Amino acid sequence: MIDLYTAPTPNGWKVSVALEELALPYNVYPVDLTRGEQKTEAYLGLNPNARIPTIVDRANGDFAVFESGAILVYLAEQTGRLMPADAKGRSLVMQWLMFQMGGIGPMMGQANVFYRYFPEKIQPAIDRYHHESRRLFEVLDRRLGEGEWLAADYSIADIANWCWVRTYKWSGVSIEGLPHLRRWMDAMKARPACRRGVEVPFKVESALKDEKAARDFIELAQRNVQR
Ligand SMILES: N[C@@H](CCC(=O)N[C@@H](CS)C(=O)NCC(=O)O)C(=O)O
Repeated sequence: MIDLYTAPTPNGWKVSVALEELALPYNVYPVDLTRGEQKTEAYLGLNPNARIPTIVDRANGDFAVFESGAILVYLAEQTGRLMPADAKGRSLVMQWLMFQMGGIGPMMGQANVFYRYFPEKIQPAIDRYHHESRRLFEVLDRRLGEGEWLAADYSIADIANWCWVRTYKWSGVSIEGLPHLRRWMDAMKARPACRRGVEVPFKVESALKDEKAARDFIELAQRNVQR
């Protein structure tokens, strides 16, 4: 049994989607980021970075894993699924997983900060993160023009990238003119496990459709970016 500490954000969804795909039983512990629950001493004992997600593997001596990419690799290795074991196949998955961890996630995250949350509108910073996110989307599009999935088969790399890319409207990054990316996003959304995973720890309306949720979220994010 896995304990999952999470919140309704892209990094959290990566893990709940993977757990759903693997059909592993798990307990969900929602972490209320608005109340700073990620900064309590108890939580820091599991995740020294004070962020979600975190898992604790009860079946493996209560082993705690933080960093969403490391959690995905751990789950794939424990189950022997969503990542091949041979060196080249594994490397291909790791390449596209690291592409998300070091590129898509940080760039879209910073686009959100400067486009949505920062009190001052600093246009060069907004442009920088919008352009870089769009460039990374084009890299994904080209790759997905060569095959159905990012690596040889459906893998944790697809899960990691999709959980971020699906929030492109909130980041203000266009997917216009990227047909392969669109096809892949539709294929991901058609997977029942993906649809269930993005409703963990609870279903949230897109902040773009729910003004109050958007205001609350922006207020929290503004407090965070100022610290
Ligand atoms: N590199 C980390 C990033 C985790 C992260 O930034 N999580 C955000 C939610 S998506 C968070 O916990 N934010 C709370 C805060 O900033 O205090 C990972 O991939 O696990």
